[in-house]
Amino acid sequence: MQDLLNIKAVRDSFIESLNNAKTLQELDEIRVKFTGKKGDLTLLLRSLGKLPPEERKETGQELNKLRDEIEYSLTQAGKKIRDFENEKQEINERIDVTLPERGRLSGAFHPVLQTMHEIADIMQGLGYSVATGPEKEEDFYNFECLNVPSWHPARDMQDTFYFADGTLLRTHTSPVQVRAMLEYGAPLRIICPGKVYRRDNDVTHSPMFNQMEGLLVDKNVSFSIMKGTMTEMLNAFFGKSLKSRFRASYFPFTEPSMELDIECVECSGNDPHCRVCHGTGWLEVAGMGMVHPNVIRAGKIDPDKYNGFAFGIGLDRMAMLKYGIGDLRLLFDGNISYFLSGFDSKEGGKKC
Ligand code: 2NL
Repeated sequence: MQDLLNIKAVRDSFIESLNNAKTLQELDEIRVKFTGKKGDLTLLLRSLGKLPPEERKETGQELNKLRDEIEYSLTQAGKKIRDFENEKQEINERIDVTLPERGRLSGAFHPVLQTMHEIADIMQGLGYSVATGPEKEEDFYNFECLNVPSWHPARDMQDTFYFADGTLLRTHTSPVQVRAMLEYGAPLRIICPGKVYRRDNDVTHSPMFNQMEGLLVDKNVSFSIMKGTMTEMLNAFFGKSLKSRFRASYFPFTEPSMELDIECVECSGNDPHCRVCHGTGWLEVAGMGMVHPNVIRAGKIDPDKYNGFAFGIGLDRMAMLKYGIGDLRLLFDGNISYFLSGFDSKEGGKKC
């Protein structure tokens, strides 16, 4: 009888411990406390032999029942705790696919490179190929072949970066066009985008800037082909039909030479205080002309059979006009926040 009471006490104690257990570790401690080597149940089982033989059978059966119950309960409780832990983890790690994205910074082309691509695309549509060449040039390709006279100020140390060996940083991309004439001959349709260098550094001039020149050489190239090509290119670039005017000009490498003005893309001539055209209503955007026979000849093409036209435009200025960038220096410093956040409305900026 005494032993059966003990069994009940052990069982009650087990049930209470089990009800309080919250972790797998606590369950393990309970398992040791009751069924370990010196566990409460183990001790009771060991003491079976000391009972009078007539009590052993019944007590033994009771103890076995309790052992089965303890093992079963512990297994069940373990399962419950593991299920609960798994569910907790699942809830913690659950991903809400309906949440809006956090947003991310995306890369973008520099506005000048973007502009270069846009104009190149337009010109490729008109059958022109892109040609490139060295930025460190020889006097021969940069000046001599281009009919630039020895007295011309561009040849001065004041205006051109020279190396000690007499080579120079190209002052325009024209030398690429000379090289192309020498390599491919006529007919030829090319554009030459790239960096050019001049000894200039103020608010509206950088010692390095980006230019795109174009050259068409063929038979019977007319002045109107040049005018049509230039207006087509600029209308496509700015995305609208702009008023334009050609003014007589002078370049050593073309004859006759012209400069092209377009209507102000900011105010169309309606704002006497416009920060872009300064109230003139016009913007100078390109220089061009019929290629001088001396330059055709320097390209080893017969000027009696072929003629052509050439143009030059400043890509930095084009980018500023199209994207509303008010200060040239913004194109050359490393601070990209101006371009990431959109342009300052005070400066009349537009997003690239
Ligand atoms: C300007 C003026 C110009 C050219 C560039 C050229 C090239 C060859 C032959 C003849 Cl190979 N001409 N280039 C012609 C006229 C003007 O650029 O104001 N650029 C920003």
